[in-house]
Amino acid sequence: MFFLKKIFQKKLNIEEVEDLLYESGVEPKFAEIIVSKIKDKGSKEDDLRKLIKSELLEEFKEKKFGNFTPQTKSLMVITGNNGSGKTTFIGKFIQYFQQNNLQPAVIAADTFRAAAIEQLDHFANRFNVPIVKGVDKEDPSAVVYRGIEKLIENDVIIIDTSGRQHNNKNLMGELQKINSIINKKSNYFLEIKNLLTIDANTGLASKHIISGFQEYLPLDGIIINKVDSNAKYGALLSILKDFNIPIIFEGYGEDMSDLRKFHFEEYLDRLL
Ligand SMILES: Nc1nc2c(ncn2[C@@H]2O[C@H](COP(=O)(O)OP(=O)(O)OP(=O)(O)O)[C@@H](O)[C@H]2O)c(=O)[nH]1
Ligand SMILES: [Mg+2]
Repeated sequence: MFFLKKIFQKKLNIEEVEDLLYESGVEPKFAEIIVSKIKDKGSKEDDLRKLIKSELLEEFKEKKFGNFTPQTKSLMVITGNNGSGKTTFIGKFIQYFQQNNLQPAVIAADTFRAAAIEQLDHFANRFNVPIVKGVDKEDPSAVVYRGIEKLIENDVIIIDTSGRQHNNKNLMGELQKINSIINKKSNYFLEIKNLLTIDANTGLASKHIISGFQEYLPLDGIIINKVDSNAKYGALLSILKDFNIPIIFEGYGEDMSDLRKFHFEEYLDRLL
């Protein structure tokens, strides 16, 4: 259960709720705006949850929330910080495509750690999907090139990349190189998506990660992982507000079934 939810059950006053919004990861200036709007309306504390929800629905009503539609001839590149849940998400994503009657294949382009290739290999075996693997320390863009050539007959190709920090110029340059290889092959695909995984525990710092990655490659979607284990769920509001990149999935556990599409109102119901 999320932090805010627990507290709402105790029926606090508006000032206490404002503090809790901060603690749940809601950006201070944003929490202030919401709370002052509610104060202006002179509401009673019993209705607080409902009022905050309706203020947020109003605040975000112009926002277009991206919906992910699985389709054949697509390529998905999964990027993100170290340990943000890329490879686990790929396991879940394989299963998601299979459930939508599409045949996915994977490219293990994380050649930085041998264990990473094994981890993806494990998912490929478990779901019985083709895999092209890099060898230890191989140039990841060479693996991507080879992988696309080999796997092109599959409906969807999913690429796993090494974890990297957005301020590491060398590693970010490597990602750009992968991206340019993909662009050269773009006529094979109907859809190419660069997806960024974020660990929900990162809270508001995730904004720096998103802008950092965006400097190097166009981002088409965000996946928030580990929402089961964090008290900073409120930070997603700022991600939605400050970027025009849809949050498309949430990972909420280590099991392969722990993936759901992001839905704004359901998100608010979980947060509040
Ligand atoms: N609780 C929880 N744990 C998760 C979730 N997603 C991933 N994990 C765990 O987080 C850890 C890192 O996940 P990985 O999928 O290996 O992350 P990664 O981004 O591929 O890591 P690197 O390749 O090392 O950068 C593992 O222990 C996962 O089991 C999630 O949604 N909830
Ligand atoms: Mg990984």
